Order: sequence, then structure tokens, then C-alpha cells
Amino acid sequence: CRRFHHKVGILGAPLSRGQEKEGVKMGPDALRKSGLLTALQTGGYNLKDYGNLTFEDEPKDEPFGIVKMPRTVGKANAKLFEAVKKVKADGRLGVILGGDHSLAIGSISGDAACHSNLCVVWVDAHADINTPNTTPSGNLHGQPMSFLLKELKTEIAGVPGFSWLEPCLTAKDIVYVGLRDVDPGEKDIIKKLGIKFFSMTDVNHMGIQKVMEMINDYLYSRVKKPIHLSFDIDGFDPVLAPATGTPAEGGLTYEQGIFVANEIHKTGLLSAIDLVEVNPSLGKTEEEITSTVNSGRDIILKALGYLTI
Ligand code: 4U7
Ligand code: MN
Ligand code: MN
Ligand code: MN
Repeated sequence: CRRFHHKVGILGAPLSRGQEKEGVKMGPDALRKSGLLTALQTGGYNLKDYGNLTFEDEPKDEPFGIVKMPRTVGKANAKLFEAVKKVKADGRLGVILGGDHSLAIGSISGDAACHSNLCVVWVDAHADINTPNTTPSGNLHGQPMSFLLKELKTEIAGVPGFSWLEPCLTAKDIVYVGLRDVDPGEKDIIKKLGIKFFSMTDVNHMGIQKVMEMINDYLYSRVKKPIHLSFDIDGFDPVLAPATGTPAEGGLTYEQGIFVANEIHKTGLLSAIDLVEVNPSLGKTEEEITSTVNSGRDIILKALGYLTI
């Protein structure tokens, strides 16, 4: 890893079957239209656009228990896994534009295939660590973490569409920021596995500076490890980012989100970033759409060190 990582690969991943709202498919193009790529080009980055992947629905994709569309989501993630591996093999920092958060299964697996010591900072209102047994909704965008963790491997055994997957993370490799809507089953898992988290209550009590300091100490201060930032736009407060499928009150301010992204840039260890759950069709006004999309764009730009001195 270098201090200034000027080789960037942009990859659109319009996965949508990890939840039930169509418009999240339009996330990648909305982020593209926000001026993300032109800003990076102007900023002197060596940019390669890998375009948008295309995904198809698998025929007769019957639920597995209550888990919806497992074959479709599994196959899409297998494709994304290969695409992210390619971006990393090309020596580029991956920018994955979502799409729903189930895409983290393929994205993080692809990143980890190139970095065995990968760690993950997961910014989200939700923990996304339901298993097929604990999920209250059956939606796979609420479950990616359980597919990624070695400790939960037996929980995901037999889910159709995921035979290609080998869990790549352990519980100590991940940290959550911004949690405020966590299901009872998820709380049990987080507690049992001892996963580090900073809820919105923690952020409000100790301040985002202290939180990022503690993340730095916990994850990567002693041994330098590549970082995967998985940023769910619903980590932000819905006042700022309303155009998303599962908004939750009391989220990060613009300044707090940008601070997180900038702290990660400053480590010089960023390997890839997911920006997920932007759903332009859920904005009630043009202003709501723009505010959501531009907030996501700015997280990416800041994480890449754009306009940072
Ligand atoms: B997102 C939920 F039950 N926990 O599992 C679930 F509240 O990627 C929500 O963070 C998951 O947006 C939200 O369906 C998934 C629900
Ligand atoms: Mn940089
Ligand atoms: Mn979320
Ligand atoms: Mn999420």
C-alpha cells in the first residue's frame, strides 16, 4: 500500500435482489452522474472505469427457509467477487457503487482474496449480521456479515447460490460505526463473537474523533492492515440521506461521515470502498435525491483523499 493511492478502479454493482425495492439498481448511475468520475480525473487520479456489471434473476429461485432470492443474490455476488479480484489484480483501489448491501459478500471476498489480512470498517445504521436463521425479513442485504465470518460458517451452510463462497473474515477483523437499528438475534451474535462496535449512542457520547482514534488502535495501529470501507448510505441521518430503503432516525451528520472517510484516507491503507443502498426512486423531491447521492459521492471522494491537504 502507498500513502497516495492514485490508481482507482470504479465498478458499478447494481445488485437489488438482496431487498425488495427496485430503485436501488439506479444507485451506480446516480453516483456516476453526480460528477464522481470527472472530479477524480480533474484531481489527477489514474482512473479506470470497469463499467456496471449486469445481473440476471435465476429461474425458480425459491426461498431457502425465509431467505429470499438466494440463487440470484449468490450468483450476482460470485460475479462481483471475480470483478473485484480483477480490479485488485490490476493494482487499483476498488470503488464499488451499489446496489444493495448484500453486495458486500462478493466485494469483501474479492478484496480479501488479494489481502489475506484485510480488515473492515462497516458504517451503517444496521449490523447486517442476521443469519438465515435469525433474519426477521428474509432479505439478504441484512445478512452479508454472517456470510463473511468464519465463526458463522455453519450458520450459512446449504444456502443455494453460495457454494463458491469461503468466509474470509474473523470477528476481530471488523468494526461497526453508526449502529442504531440492530435486531435481537444480531445483538446476541455481536455479543457472543465480541465484535467491536460504535453505536450512535457511543458516537454521541464520546464524539466521532475519539471513536476513530479507538478504531485506529483496535484495527490497524500495531500491524498495518489493508482496510475495506463498507459504507451504507443509511449510516447518515435521513435528513441528509433520505433516498434509501431502510432509513433510521438519529444517524451521522455530513461532517461526521466525512470525518470517518478522511480518517480512513489518512491511514493510507484503504484497499476498497463500497457505497451502497442509494435508492434514487425513494427520494420524495429532487432535493432529497441530490442530497443523498451527493453525500455518497463525497464519502468516496474524501476516502480517496480528494481535495485533502
Ligand atoms: B441494510 C433488518 F429487520 N435488520 O435484517 C433486516 F430491520 O443493508 C434490516 O443495512 C436490514 O440497509 C437493513 O432485514 C439492511 C430489519
Ligand atoms: Mn490519497
Ligand atoms: Mn443499513
Ligand atoms: Mn447495510
